[in-house]
Amino acid sequence: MPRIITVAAAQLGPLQKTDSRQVAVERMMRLMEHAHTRGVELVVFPELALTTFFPRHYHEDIAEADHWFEPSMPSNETAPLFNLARKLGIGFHLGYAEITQEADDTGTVRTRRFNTSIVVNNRGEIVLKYRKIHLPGHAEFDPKRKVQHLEKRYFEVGNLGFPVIRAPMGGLSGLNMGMMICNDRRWPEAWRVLGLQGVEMVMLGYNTPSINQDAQGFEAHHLRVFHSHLSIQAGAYQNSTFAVATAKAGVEDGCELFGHSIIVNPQGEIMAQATSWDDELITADCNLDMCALGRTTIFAFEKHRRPEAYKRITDQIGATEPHVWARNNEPPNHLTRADDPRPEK
Ligand code: CDT
Repeated sequence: MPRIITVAAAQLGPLQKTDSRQVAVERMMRLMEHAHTRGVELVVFPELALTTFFPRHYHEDIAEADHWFEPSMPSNETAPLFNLARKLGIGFHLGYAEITQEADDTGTVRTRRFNTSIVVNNRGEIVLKYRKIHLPGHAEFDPKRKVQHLEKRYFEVGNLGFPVIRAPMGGLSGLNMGMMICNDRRWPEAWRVLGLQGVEMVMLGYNTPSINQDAQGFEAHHLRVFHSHLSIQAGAYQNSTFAVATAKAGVEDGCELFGHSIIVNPQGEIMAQATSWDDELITADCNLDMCALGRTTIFAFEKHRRPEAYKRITDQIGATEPHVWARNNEPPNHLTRADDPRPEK
């Protein structure tokens, strides 16, 4: 019996600063009902799906931004979405801003804020939580930018790692599920950590401005979309997994976010793609048996990975300058013995 699950990316159009949580939840419920009519078993909503992408708005006092955050999940406002999922027997993924009273590394209980996503099963139970690790942007007001991107101000780096859980989903008795959030998709290390846990379905949401304000020169619009797809397709292929990547899209508070949500198979092929920049549902039937090809051949990790040569990945953050070649020098020997993959002479 093939293991097949029907999934959807439920792309959201823009949410304005004045839109309440109820507005967002109502729209998500309509998409979930639509998904049900198409036989969908798992719906993926975007990053920070309940509000406008508020990190574009500066508050000197961070606590003034707390109204964008959820102190509980489900909350009064999101309970109808959980109830509908239970009624329709659908699982879902949801991104939101989380505020919590939690001990930090020193054991001090304090207010903590994370960019968070959850997977909820068809009984309305949260089966997995993830807190965004790669936070882009900046922490202080940047007068040079037309639009701020203050994720480093409002969120702490996630402290849950990149977890994968095997849990029943749809008609499957077990599906290996993992998450990343927006900017994480651009980092191969994040995909590999999920791949090393046998992930079969990566869910991710994103809010990506069409214009790169950090670029010194010109960056073409179409390349912004290309780089998003490139990252997701490569991550899925190199880790033999399906991926559902869902945008919040359109013009929010005067700022353009691109759409182009996609569902990708373990060969790195796009199975479905959104064509609007508004609320839109795309679906795909995912045969999990497709994950076997990559993981038993070219990406059979246990046969072919060489972690002894990858030490830099965890020992080092920024890039260092390479050794400079000079004629008559010994061949480059800048590897330390520990991460030198060459056999001993
Ligand atoms: N939300 C998010 O992570 N967006 C980033 C754009 C950052 S531009 C400062 C992304 O990688 O899509």
